[in-house]
Amino acid sequence: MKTKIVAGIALLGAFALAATGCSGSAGAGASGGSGKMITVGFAQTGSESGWRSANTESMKDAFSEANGFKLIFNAADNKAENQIAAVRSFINQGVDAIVIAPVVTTGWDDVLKEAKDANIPVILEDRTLDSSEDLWASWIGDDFKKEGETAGAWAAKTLGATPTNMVVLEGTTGSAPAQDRAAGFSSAIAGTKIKTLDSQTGNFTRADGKTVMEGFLQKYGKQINLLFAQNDDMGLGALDAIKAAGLTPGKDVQIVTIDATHDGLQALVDGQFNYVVECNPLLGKQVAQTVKDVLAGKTVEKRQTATDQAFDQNQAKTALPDRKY
Ligand code: GZL
Repeated sequence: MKTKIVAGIALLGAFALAATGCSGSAGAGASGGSGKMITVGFAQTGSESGWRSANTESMKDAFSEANGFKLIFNAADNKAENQIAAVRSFINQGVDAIVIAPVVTTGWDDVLKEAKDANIPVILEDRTLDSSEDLWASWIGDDFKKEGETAGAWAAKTLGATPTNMVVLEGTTGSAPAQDRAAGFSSAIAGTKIKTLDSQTGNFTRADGKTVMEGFLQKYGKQINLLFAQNDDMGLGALDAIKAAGLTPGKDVQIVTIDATHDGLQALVDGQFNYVVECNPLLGKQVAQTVKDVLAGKTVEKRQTATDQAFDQNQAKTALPDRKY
């Protein structure tokens, strides 16, 4: 199944993700210039959030047969061991390339070395990992630290001058977005009067976001002034808990989240969220183009970062009708 594709015609064009999607083209028809289908194993995290659904759809759209790909898709139920097993399976099947959205940053060295030994290029999409750069060809995704800084800058500007008690719903423990968003947010609120009462993972899911917020409310009650949810889904889950405690989200408890999914922006328009930072999931086209370029022997950028924006309520009202996810 391994397809050796001689370098094709040079493909020109910079990579810039527009605010609402990716630019660049996966190139229809023949795959990488050889006409043979490219077999790609894609190890996705799972289906934990609205963002993930949009990312998976974007990837499946781009890695279509019409675009010259045979896609072998695996969703790992957010378990690193499942994802590593999937990558090992792709290697054993002799795929042409492997794409990974790593659930967590650690534990990847061995299987990536096996892929390298099998001469199968690995492209990372969405999340990053800690292994040596020579074990992966390119990463396409969003700047999580900047997302955290943007969310923190809003909190600092809006609430930083008065004593403010904050709770944090963290993403998946050990994941790059959870680590980097936390780092960015805390750097942005340094020196303000925002105090973190508690911080706990909600695993990027609505269900766990609700459960953890219920615990925060039982423990701190009306002391809580601010919730930083590291993705929309945990924030949406927390809304039920906040209302059940007799508090008004967006007023008694102000809420800042990251992703900017349709439901997240709707909550912002409805006044239940106060600020939402985008993390663009529409990465498929650029990932597919990068796979073709790598297999064609072209030099590709090691890091290809998407462009993200941020929304207050008025900006969300304007943007919502045209959103693609
Ligand atoms: C971020 C992505 C995160 C989203 C969550 O790029 O990895 O995982 O913020 C998703 O919604 O579950």
